[in-house]
Amino acid sequence: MILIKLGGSVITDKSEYKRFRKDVVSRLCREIKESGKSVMIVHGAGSFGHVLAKRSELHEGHLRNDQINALAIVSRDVRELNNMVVSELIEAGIPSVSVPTGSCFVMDDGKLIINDTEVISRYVELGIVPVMFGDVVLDRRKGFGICSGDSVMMSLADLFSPEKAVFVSDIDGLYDRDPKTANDAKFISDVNENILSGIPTETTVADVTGGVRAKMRAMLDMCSDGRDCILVNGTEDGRLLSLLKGKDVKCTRARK
Ligand code: IP8
Repeated sequence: MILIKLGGSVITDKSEYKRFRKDVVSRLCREIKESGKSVMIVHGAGSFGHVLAKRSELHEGHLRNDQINALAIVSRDVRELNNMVVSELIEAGIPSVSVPTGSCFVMDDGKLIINDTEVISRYVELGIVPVMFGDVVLDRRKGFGICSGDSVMMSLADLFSPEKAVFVSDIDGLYDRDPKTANDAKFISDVNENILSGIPTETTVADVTGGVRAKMRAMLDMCSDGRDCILVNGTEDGRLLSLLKGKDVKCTRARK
């Protein structure tokens, strides 16, 4: 089984509140179908989650009562996004079902707790792909918090031991600087702890869950038992399909 995260930057236009990239998602779902691989899917929140979550500091836990309405709105918005992703998967011929992270699981001080995997496992046994996502999740200590799709990926990787974990983003992989602002940014096809520690932290991302660096951190944690963890550009036609088929494509691999 291959665990795939469709990143918020590829499935939404992050510059505009709730702008879904239907064409891109539709193509990615067809690529997944054509690969013939068995998959589990997670997706990010993009502009359906981060803008309002950041404004209301939902990632800091329950601080004020005016956060409660924001919690409800962000939860609604990411479910709206999830429904659209599930619809595109079904259209592509992949029977899928929504498993909302915040409705099925809780966190403990920011860590997602999935004690009971029965629902997910039973869907998989039936040949149905469970689709989880970055969400507002109740937290035993902080009241609530934001659980990123990357944390969901880490929990699912621990529980289901996928052969590969693939993070689909809107960039080719990791650069030593932000390629959107630095023309001479150097591409890094293999990342390890040393290389990552030399890369500057982004300060400009409107992202409550940390951007590319946090993703690389999660990838390095997930590849500890020899699993392949890969970041690939989903805005390029056919690149995800080639990767899933085991071809050599431009991407960044995390290595211990
Ligand atoms: O886009 C964030 O998930 P991510 C979830 O995977 C929310 O980091 C609600 C902002």
